[in-house]
Amino acid sequence: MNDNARFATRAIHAGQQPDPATGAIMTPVYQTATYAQPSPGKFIGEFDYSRSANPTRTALEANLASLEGGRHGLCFGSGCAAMDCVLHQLSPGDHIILCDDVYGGTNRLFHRVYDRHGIKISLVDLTDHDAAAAAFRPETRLMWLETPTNPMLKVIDIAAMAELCRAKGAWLAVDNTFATPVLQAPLSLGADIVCHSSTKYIGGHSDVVGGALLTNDDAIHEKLKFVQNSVGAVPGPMDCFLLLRSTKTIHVRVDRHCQNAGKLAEHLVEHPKFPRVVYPGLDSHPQHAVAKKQMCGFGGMITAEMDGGLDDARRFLERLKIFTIAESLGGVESLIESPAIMTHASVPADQRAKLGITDGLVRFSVGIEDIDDLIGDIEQALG
Ligand code: P1T
Repeated sequence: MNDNARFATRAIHAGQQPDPATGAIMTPVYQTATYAQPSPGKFIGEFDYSRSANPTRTALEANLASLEGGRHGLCFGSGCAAMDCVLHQLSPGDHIILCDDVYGGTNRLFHRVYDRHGIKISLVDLTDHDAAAAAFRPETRLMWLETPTNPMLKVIDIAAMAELCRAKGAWLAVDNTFATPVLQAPLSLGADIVCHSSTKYIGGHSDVVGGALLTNDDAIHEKLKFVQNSVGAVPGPMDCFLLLRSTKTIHVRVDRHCQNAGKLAEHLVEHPKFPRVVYPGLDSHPQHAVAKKQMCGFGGMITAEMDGGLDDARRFLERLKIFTIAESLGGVESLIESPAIMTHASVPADQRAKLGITDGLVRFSVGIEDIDDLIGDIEQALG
C-alpha cells in the first residue's frame, strides 16, 4: 500500500503485512506477555513486554492512526482509559474547558475523579464561539469536546475551536466516537489529539470494549505513550485482533448507518409522537451548516423527545422488537436507550435539565438492518 492510498484501502491494509513467519494474511493474535531475549537487554524484534507493546496492538495502533490521518496511535482497554491518559498529562491548578454535553462517563471522569486532584473544569456550550473564547484562563491547558455530542448531537466547529486553542497555547482534544474517522478528520482541522471509544463504530459489533488516542504531534505522542506504559490500561491482543478485523469494513458499515439514520430521522420528524427530533443531517438542526462543512455524512445517531414523558418512552422502548434497549452504540444492530436513566444518569439533574436531557428523551443507535424493518418496528411499538 502506498502513502497516498485512499480511506477504504487504508482501512483494510494500514499497519498490516502478511505475517513474516508464516505468510498469514491476518495479523496473528500474539497472545504473549513477554518476549525471549537472546542476551539481557537484546531483543529479537522491537518487543520486550506486552504492556509496553504487542505486535497485534502495534498493528491496530498503526491502522487507527492511518484512518485518522495521524502519525501516531495508542490503544487502551476502554474509551475512558484513553481519556484518562490525556487527563494524566495535567497538574493540580490546570484548567480544562469541557464541552457541556458529553457522555455521562466522561462527565464523571472529569468531575468526580480529576477535580479531586485539583484540576479545574469549566463546562461550556462550545457551539457558542463567544462563550468558548471567554472561557480561557491563563492556566487553561486543554479543551475537550465531542462532536456530534452525546446525547444531544450538538455539532461543534472543530477548526474554530482549534484556532482559539492555538492562540491560547492549549491542547484541543476531540472525541470522534460519534462521527468516526469515516465522516470527520479532526486532526486535519487542527485538533492536537483525537480520542475514540473503539467499543462503538470502530469495533462495530458490540463485542469489544476499547479506546484509542491519535495524534500528529511527536512530543504529545511521547507524553501519552509514557503514561500508557506507566499506567498500563492497555487492551489484550485478542481485542486488538477483533478491532483490526472490524476496521476493514468500517467505511461500508458507516455508510449504511448514515443512510438508515437519515431515512429514520425523516420518518420521525413527521411523527406526532416525536415533537423534537435531533439529527445533524436535518435542515432543522441548529448546526446543520457546520455539520455539512466538517463532516461527509451525518452519522448513525438520532435523539428524539417523546411527547408523553418517561412513561410513554418506557412503554415505547419495551415494545420494540428489533431495537434492543441497551447502553452503547455504533454496532451493526440497532440499540435504543433512555439517556436520563441510563447513559447520563450520573450527570447531575440540573445539568441534564439545562441540556435538554429530559425523561422523555430517547437515543437511537441506528444499525444496518433493513430500514423498512426498522421503521416497521417503531411503528408497531407506537401503535
Ligand atoms: O465505554 P468506553 O469504551 O469506556 O467509552 C467511553 C465513551 C467515550 N466517548 C464517548 C463519546 C462515548 O459515547 C463513550 C461511551 N458511551 C456509551 C457507553 C454510551 O452508551 O453512550
